[in-house]
Amino acid sequence: MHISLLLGLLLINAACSPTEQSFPNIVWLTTEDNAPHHMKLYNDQGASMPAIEKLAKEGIVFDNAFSNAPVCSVARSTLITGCYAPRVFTQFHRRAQHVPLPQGLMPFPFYLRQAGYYTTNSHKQDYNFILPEGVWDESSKKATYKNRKPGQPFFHVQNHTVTHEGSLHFNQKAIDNTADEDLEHIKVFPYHPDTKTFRYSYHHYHNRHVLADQQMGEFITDLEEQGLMEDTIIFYFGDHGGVLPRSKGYAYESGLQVPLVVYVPEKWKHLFHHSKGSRAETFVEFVDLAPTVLSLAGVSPPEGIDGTAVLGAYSEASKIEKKNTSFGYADRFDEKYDLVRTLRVGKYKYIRNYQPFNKDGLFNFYRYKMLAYQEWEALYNDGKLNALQRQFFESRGPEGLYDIDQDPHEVNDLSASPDHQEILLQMRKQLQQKLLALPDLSFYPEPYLLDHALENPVVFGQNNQDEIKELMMVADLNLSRFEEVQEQIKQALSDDNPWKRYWGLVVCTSFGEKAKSLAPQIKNILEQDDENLVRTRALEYLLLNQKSVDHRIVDTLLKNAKSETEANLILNSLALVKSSRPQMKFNLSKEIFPPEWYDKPNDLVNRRMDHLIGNP
Ligand SMILES: [Ca+2]
Repeated sequence: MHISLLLGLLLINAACSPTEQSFPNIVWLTTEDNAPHHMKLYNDQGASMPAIEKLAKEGIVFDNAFSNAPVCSVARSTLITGCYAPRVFTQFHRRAQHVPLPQGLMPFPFYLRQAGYYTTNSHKQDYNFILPEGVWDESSKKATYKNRKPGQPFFHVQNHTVTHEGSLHFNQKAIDNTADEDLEHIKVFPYHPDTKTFRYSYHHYHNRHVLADQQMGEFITDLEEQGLMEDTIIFYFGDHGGVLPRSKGYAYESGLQVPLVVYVPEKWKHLFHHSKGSRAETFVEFVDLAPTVLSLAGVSPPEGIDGTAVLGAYSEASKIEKKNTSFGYADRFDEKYDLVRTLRVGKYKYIRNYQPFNKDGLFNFYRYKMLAYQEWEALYNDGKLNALQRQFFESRGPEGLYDIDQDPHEVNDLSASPDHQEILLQMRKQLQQKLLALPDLSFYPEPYLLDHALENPVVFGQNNQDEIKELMMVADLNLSRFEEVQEQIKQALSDDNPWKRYWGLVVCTSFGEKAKSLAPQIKNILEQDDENLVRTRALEYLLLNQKSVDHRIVDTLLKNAKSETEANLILNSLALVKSSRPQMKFNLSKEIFPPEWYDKPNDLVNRRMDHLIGNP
């Protein structure tokens, strides 16, 4: 905090009028699980939200705002810290354990509070880190800015849950009771099957947007009645992208892109680079919102965060104008593992699937509570989908490239197009450099990080930056043709470092049958390797590629699991095998794990075991 600047601003403002507030109030109105694709403000087919549209008329609509992660706890951890989750070990939804924040860094409301703000949060936190003292004056369902001292500026977060995923867990009756004519106007996205279930899901979801808008309208009316509109900057955004199938939980724009509207009071318009009533192309990521709010409040953003202020005293117009990139990450979602990193540069979206065989549609208990998911999978199994609708249930490429202007739903992959090789290689390199610079902790499996990185994840990453680079180089072997990298894969499989063997196997599974010459070496690893998770990746290769395996080894690997997280990672591979080879039977019994791993019905191991055993 620059005390001199703060005092300076105080004096300037005091000189203008002693009764006026010296700093703006800042309010965040957030809604759960909302992508711009479903709002009229961004898409003609979307829901009308008059309260937010009114704010937009007196503010700025950001056309390129992104949550960094397509799921709640990771996105919220990113938002409040200003740090990319895979650097600080908050990337797994949800945390197996809360992690400490990087040394010397606090969630940003702490700094506001130190500068004299009253900070309140109603009420969701869902952070994957240990929340230090001193961040919120109040964080609860009842939290309100109204308990501040007279004249004290405030920062308040009001979250709205009516559009949350849970609100789409309606039953079949709700669909049956709706007349077809009421759904005639609905146009489903090209990757969705056009059925009554899907149309009703859109319809219902849009109605929930209207409800959320009403609730936000009431909050704004209350601000108006208290005469606070001239002193309050209001942000509206979704806490990550949307929730219809293939959005929340998936690193497509449907899951990453958020609506972002910022209301600009006349008195504070000097803090903004865009004029009132305009649309901004500037890219804004969730990491940017912490420094942006601090900057609006005249507080210098702390060292050690990843974001850039896009508004306020500490933002630079020349930087903001050219800002056209965003970074995305998808790791574990409850019991379902993935490892996807994405980069947007202008209209191009680059996707790196580090485990391309790990298909999007892999069973995920909470996602599949939605009838649309269940129906989509059944239609796939019955062979009733077209090529675009089938993509969700099929293996992905290690890379994807999309032109979002032409193809906003990311169904036309340009990564093999000869015309796009230059941009592909450029974005590949840019993403690699980004991950190395963090460095990205996810090149180690989650259970290993819990054992070795928990004390100080950022320092662990810095100390192991060279090793992470070596692991990335192995992981990137699946970007070449098998014949070109066969020798390097062989070397990785016999390396002393278990995680190089691990990535060597992941690369083999990416190549599938093309890597069959390595099957004897992979069988050897399965039988003899010292590291249980390396053996698991060997098993995954062999089972997915129909090699003969003594199934008793499955029990051995599961029994060896030292933690629920390790067990869950092994079970993820088995779930993938089950979905790829449904005829294969595992004779699994829940007794294989300690009973406390099943204490709660929602325990991840419990969910995966039920799925594998065939319990409903
Ligand atoms: Ca959410």
